[in-house]
Amino acid sequence: MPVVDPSIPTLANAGFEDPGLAVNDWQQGLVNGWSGSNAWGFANGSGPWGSGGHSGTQYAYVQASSGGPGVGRINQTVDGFTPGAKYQISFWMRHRTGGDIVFGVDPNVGTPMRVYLNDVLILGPTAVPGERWSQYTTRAFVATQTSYTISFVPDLARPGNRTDLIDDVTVERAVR
Ligand SMILES: [Ca+2]
Repeated sequence: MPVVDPSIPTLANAGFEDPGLAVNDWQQGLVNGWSGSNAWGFANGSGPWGSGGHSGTQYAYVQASSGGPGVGRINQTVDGFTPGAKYQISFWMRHRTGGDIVFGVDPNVGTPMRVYLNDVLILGPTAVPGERWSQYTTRAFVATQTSYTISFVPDLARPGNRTDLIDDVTVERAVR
């Protein structure tokens, strides 16, 4: 029987605007509300990583690298799910579009993305994201607990540094 009036969890810093960075700056990790591993972080504007946020000016980056740091990952543990209610996760994604003059490592390619809910795959691998922000939605799931960790893990299917950008992650009630 459907749950009447379930709560809709809100992610912390879902648009990656906090803390504010200088225009065209970027920072490994230290994004309020998020955790991660290897090459992940956030950026502002059209510097080395991309050409601006989907909302605001900032966005996350997460990289899969066949050398060096390996596969990045970005996570947030979200509270406030109503057990028995059906949800889905939506977010905006594009591939890296900024230049990397210093390192000159094929920066402008993306890679398929996987999204996990407590390490259960709920989306992907997606197609390689395009050059424009597009909205993605995971498959629906019925909550059985009040807290879940949502993780974004880029695919290491091909050699090189491949980076996807993420913005505006939301939890929605699934309509079917
Ligand atoms: Ca943003």
